[in-house]
Amino acid sequence: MKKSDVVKLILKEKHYQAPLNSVGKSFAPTNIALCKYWGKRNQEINLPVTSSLSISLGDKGATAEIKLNSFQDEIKLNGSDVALDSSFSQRLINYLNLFRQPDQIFFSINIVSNIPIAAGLASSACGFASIILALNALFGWQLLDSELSILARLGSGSASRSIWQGFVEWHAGSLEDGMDSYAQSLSAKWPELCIGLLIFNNSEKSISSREAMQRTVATSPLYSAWPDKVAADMIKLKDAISTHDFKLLGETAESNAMTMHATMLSAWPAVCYYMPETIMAMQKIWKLRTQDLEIYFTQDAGPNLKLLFLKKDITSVLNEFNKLEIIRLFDV
Ligand code: 2P0
Repeated sequence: MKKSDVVKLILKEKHYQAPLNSVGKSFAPTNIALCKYWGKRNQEINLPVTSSLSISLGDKGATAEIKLNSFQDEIKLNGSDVALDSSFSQRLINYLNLFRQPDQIFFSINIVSNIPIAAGLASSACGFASIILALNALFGWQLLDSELSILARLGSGSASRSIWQGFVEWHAGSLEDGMDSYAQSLSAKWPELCIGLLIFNNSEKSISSREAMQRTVATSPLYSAWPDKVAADMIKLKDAISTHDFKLLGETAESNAMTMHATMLSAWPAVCYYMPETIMAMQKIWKLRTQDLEIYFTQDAGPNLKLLFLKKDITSVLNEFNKLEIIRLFDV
């Protein structure tokens, strides 16, 4: 199954529809997984081995603005032209190729992001989600949320979850064409819940999460334990979210991230995203918990940590981590 086959299954005759509007513009939030997506059962169309569960970061994300262009594609990032032969543009062009019409239309696209690209903050997630939402607006396709999620997934797996705010579950699905592998909002609110970004390094990572994931599945002897760990954690997280059990949420998210990194450390060559600052912050968090400050962390494919805590503890948490960027997750 190719990406273009999935697009055909979803767009059908809409594929040949002229744009309804002169411009399509849309925002998508980035998301942080509390139960991680780590490993694919299909590399081509980004089908995951397991389900995953995330929380979207409110107004942190990307806005894509897309128009048709006359002679060639034009790609801008935060208003500046990006060379078409760069790896950033090539990945975008490959994605846009899926949606071109037989008469070979070109796109002009500007992506404005307010998060650091490639800092382990899932920039590809909000990038591809904002692009598919903007294309949907430009062409007037009126696709279902599940269809938008599937099409976003073709750009980047975690983009399937960035179609919504709040808590989001991405169902692994079992079909070969992935038509049952899409994300859905859990429609639960938790106004007291806070996330803080503890950024140690904003630069491009040495190994992409895509490659790290592939290497882990192929070589880690611990990877076989991962699907069972995810199945147990998904149940605990949904329970924690529905009962607002913060201890259960924090412990489960932290343990899930540590287990994911254990599978990477046991890959060969090992994948290690830790920086000394990462470990020092973890140890500080563990110590603070013994002093009754309820604070947990999660970590993605990068050295930065995302802290989980409750609104009542904002002042204490900021006293300990004064560079923390606090994200408001829910409108209250
Ligand atoms: C996640 N990550 O669930 C996990 C945890 C990183 C660590 O999803 O190859 O950029 O584009 O499907 O979505 C990052 O992987 O990978 C990711 P592709 P993606 O957030």
